[in-house]
Amino acid sequence: MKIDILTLFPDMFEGILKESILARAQASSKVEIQLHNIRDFSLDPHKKVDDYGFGGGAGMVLMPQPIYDAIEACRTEHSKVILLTPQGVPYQQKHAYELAKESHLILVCGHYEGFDERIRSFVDEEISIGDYVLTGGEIPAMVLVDSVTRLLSGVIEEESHVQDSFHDHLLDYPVYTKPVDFHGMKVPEVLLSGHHENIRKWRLEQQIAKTKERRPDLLEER
Ligand code: 4G0
Repeated sequence: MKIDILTLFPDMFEGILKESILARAQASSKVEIQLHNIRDFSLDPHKKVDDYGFGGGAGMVLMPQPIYDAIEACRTEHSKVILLTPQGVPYQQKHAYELAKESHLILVCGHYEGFDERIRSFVDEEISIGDYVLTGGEIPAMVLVDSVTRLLSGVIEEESHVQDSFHDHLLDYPVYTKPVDFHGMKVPEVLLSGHHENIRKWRLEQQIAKTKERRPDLLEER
């Protein structure tokens, strides 16, 4: 998969992309991630990318031209262009599975009070990572890159994402490692029993109980 990220702050991505699973996925060519500075596409002599909104109101608005030209510079016939905004479709694990089937994503990160409305006609999807406002779309873009990359074939063990929370609309079961007794808190006996059928049943019970308690909305969907 190819992912192009259009942003005014490409340096914000450096740390995330250089570490751990995302670094390994790039090194093994499971994903190719390219950062583009929207400012490089400004035609203004001072590289301006924003201006006051018509009609008044607080804050600056991103002009359509630099974003349009940046998108068109990256776009191919197979590209899916995604805008990260608080007004987008609320992002869920099911969207990560869908995006992981694409061959080319273009992620557009906005800033300030938002984009000129006409940008919306050049994009395929608008996604929000949750009901809160951030200073820019960079963190939401990182959330998409991370959640999609880990689902690409060969990036992590296939069976680990079949077990993910949300895969089956249930939260994860509790897991334990050594020691068997930590400050008097013991690992549940069933996990030490070697009885695989009992372990499977116990885990499902735990998942259902925890989901009922914390996320009854997920059980509803199920
Ligand atoms: C566009 C996404 C971009 C419009 C982006 C803000 C939160 C999210 C931005 C705005 C973002 C999210 C109208 C404030 C940049 N904040 N929840 N900030 N407005 O996914």
